[in-house]
Formats: sequence, structure tokens, C-alpha cells
Amino acid sequence: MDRKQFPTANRSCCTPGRIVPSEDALGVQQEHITCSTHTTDMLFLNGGRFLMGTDYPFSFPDDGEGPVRSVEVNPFHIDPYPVTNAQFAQFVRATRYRTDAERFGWSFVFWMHLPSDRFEALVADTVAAAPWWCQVPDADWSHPEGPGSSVEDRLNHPVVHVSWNDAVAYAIWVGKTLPTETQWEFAARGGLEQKLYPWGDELTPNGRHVCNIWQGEFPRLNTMEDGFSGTCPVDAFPPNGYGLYSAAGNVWEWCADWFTTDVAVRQGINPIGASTGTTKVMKGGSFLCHASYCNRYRVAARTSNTPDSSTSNIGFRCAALA
Ligand SMILES: [Cu+2]
Repeated sequence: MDRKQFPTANRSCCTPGRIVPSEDALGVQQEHITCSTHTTDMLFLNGGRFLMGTDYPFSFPDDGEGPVRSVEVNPFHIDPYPVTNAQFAQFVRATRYRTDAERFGWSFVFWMHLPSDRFEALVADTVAAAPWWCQVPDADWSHPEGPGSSVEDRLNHPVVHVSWNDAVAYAIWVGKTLPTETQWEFAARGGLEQKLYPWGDELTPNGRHVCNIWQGEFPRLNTMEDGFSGTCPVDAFPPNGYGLYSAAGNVWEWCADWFTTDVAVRQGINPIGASTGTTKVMKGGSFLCHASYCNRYRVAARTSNTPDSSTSNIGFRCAALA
């Protein structure tokens, strides 16, 4: 196999991205996609007007989390959980879909999750600005730590190593869409107004961990006080007021929108972000986020990555029109 290495970029502390020379761009793959009508239990949300974004002082000005603005969203459906490995396996079985990670032949894996005795053999390169991110040949959704690994013991964990393109392909197959950032944030807020997290303002209410993020010293020591180092089952922690699970931490979730910090296209009624761009919005933070360097597990937090990038901490959930 052609083990071509691409230069990489660290787009925020949490997710590195591929830099693909245009002659190597793979384009969007559509030939294997057929629509089916899966009826799963989606949450129906009434929508309405809510305060989106934050003016929280300890956020990231370049991310465009603010200003707080009044936004209206139409009624919609959204999955209560991120798409799991079991669900993604059904899709691949039915369509023989090949993910971007498989087509490029590699994906980004967080260093600590690679077996130390095989580290040198598995890793082709690391990201200069974020050496904890390893470029691992043949890492993909069903081999999350590269050859020799599998998802058999984590079928109810969110699928990872899926690009935005892959997420859209899955969504089309199940007759759904990706949520807009507005829908995602509306759902994640769970009916609470301007709270930091989907459950309120306290990170650990009554001293209990209620989401899967990093404890300890990033990136060397994860004390796993929340019980997990990498991904966790999608229902490991309680849902928010709307019944949405895993909205904070666990994995970043792709949204439909092109990323922009321009507030003009992120307010009003059903905003969908920029009309074009280079990176797609992601929400929710991941198991790598930690207050000391990246408190992006807050509900208003956002970051982005290129549509063909994949990592061990990016997944997605689907939405649908009401
Ligand atoms: Cu983070």
C-alpha cells in the first residue's frame, strides 16, 4: 500500500487535520450510497428562540464563541446518542462504503492509546505542534489504534476516525442529515439558558463526573477520575434535560456548517453558517479536553477541521427535519 505522508496541521488543541495537496484530493464518494429508511428513536425538539454562544471570559476569542445572540430554530429531530461503532458497522456492511481514513491509508491516533511496545512500528509521523497526535497507517474506524486493534469491545462507543464526508454519507444512508451548529447547540443546552454545560454551571455537580474529559496532566497523565481514558459508551453518563446523551466530552461531533467567526451569518432564524469555507464546525469537546489547556467541553465551545480529516476523537450524531 502507498503509505503517502501528508503534512498535518494542529487546528485546535484537540484535533489535528490533514493538509491534502490538491492533486491528492479524493473528492466526495457517492457511488456506493443508497438511501434506506431507518426509523430509530430520535428526539423531537420544538425549537424556538434561545441564547446561542457565550461571553464567558475564559473561552477562546479566535473560536468565535461569542457574542451571545438570540437565535431562532425550527422544530427538528436529533439522535439522542452519537452514532456508535455498531451502527456504523451496519452501514459499511450494507454499502461497502470506504471511509476517508481507509482511502488515505491513515488516521490520527492519540499517542497514549497506542501499545507502547509497538509504538515505533505503528507510527509514521507525529504532528509537530502537537506531538501527542500520531499519524498511524491503516488506522480507521474499525481499527482505531491501527492494525491489530478492533472495536469489538466498544460497539456501543461512538464511531471515530470518521471524516465529515463519511458522516454525511452515513446520514444520507439513514435518511437523516448532520445537525446545523444551531440545532446542535439548542439540543445540547437541554432547555437551560446560558449555562456552561448541558446540565448546568458546575463541572462536577456534587463531586461527581458527568462527562468524559481529561483529568490529570495533559498530555502525559490521565488519572481517569471519570472512568475513561479514550471513548466511553454513549450512555455512560446521564442525559441532559432534552434526553441528549454524550453532548459534552467523549468525542467531538461534526456539524453541517462551514466554520466562520462572522456573527452576521450565525444569528437570526435557522442560521447555517458560512456559505463556503475550508473547515467544518465541530461541537462538544472530547475525552482529551481539560480545563488547563482546552475547556472546549462547554456547550458554546466550537472548533473545526477539514472535511476529509479524521482522528480518534471525532465522531458525529444525526438530525432530521421535523
Ligand atoms: Cu479540547
